[in-house]
Amino acid sequence: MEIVILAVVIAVVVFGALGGLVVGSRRKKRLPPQAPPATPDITAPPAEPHVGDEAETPRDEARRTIEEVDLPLVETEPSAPVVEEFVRAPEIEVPEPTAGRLVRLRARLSRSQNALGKGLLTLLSREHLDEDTWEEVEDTLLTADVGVQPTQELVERLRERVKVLGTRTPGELRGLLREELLTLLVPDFDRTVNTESGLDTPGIVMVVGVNGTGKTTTTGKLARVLVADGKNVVLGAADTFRAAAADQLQTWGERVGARTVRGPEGGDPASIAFDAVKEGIQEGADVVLIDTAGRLHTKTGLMDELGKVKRVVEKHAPLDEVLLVLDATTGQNGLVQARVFAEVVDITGIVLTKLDGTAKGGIVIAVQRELGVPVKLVGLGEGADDLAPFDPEAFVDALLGD
Ligand SMILES: Nc1nc2c(ncn2[C@@H]2O[C@H](COP(=O)(O)OP(=O)(O)O)[C@@H](O)[C@H]2O)c(=O)[nH]1
Ligand SMILES: [Mg+2]
Repeated sequence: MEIVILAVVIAVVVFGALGGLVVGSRRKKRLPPQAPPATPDITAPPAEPHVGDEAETPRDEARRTIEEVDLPLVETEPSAPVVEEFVRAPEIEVPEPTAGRLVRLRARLSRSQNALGKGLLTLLSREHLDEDTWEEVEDTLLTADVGVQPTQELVERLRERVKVLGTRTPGELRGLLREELLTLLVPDFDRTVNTESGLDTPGIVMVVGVNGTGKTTTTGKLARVLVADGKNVVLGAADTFRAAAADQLQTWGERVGARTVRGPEGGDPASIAFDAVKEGIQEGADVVLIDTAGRLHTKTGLMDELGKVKRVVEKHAPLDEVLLVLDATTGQNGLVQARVFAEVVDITGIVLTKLDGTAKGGIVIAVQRELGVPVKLVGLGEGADDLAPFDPEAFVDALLGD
């Protein structure tokens, strides 16, 4: 009897439960189809530009004018003159503000540089820091073009400091590495680009470096920065070796309304530089930027040419800044070039271009060490505003990631 009652109870419970399930599932089925979430998935990483994106859409791609666009055929009024006026108006671009540029471009920097920081952090977090590991640390630094002397110094400092660390948490290691890398970058260098003369003449900046390093591009980008800061800029196209060089500079200038002083192809670079400064003075310009040729055929040839440009310009006023442009992707070769140029002219600042395309950011450390001159600007792409003031802290943070 008890068994029967128990069976009945069990049956009721089981059926009830099943019924509930069925009802539950029916209820579920009857629910209206789920609407898509109202807000997009915010955990998705933001879309970022990739290295080389700019390369796909050339900066100098011909702009389509209104005339080239198929206009809808309107048979009635001849409104053509109005359109023409539009086309003729020069299109002056408004450059991006310079503040915070390195932070904005940081993603681009860390994409190429992360390997160094991450590699070092991984090595230092190993349980046993034996000789082999330290050698790997050294190799990582050398591969990133930090240079032999700075690498040895850094490894020595790290060995000492890691020894006295009790725990070696990732946070501690990161902090330690950050401090030591920062020391190597000489954070207290004055990195101001001197564009003010202090006299009543314009500030004079000369840009030098081997062909293809990015001199003209940098001059153009710098002109934009200065124009954005409200300065009146005159450009001097003292690379007379190729006519295209002056055209290239002039195009950059036209984009922001800066005039380019140029001469005939094969003309005397010094006399163009002289004229550019003379016209800058006459116009009451704030800054004159002089782009030069970088043929490194012979050192004496280079010395003659750059030396003469400098001497001739200084008949007007002293140069306020001589920027050496180096291509970060050329590594040790860049250092050799740096040495040659430093013998020819007094370099006051270094511009390291194409940092977006190399994992060898250690060259910043090496080249400053080599010349005893600060890296003042870095190029992080071919885009018009991809030039940033060099900021050691932001740079190290990009190396080490967050
Ligand atoms: N990815 C990248 N390309 C750059 C950068 N700076 C310059 N370039 C490119 O390097 C090439 C040579 O530049 P150019 O200014 O003509 O060099 P110059 O011969 O020294 O005047 C051009 O294609 C530039 O667009 C940079 O920071 N990043
Ligand atoms: Mg050039």
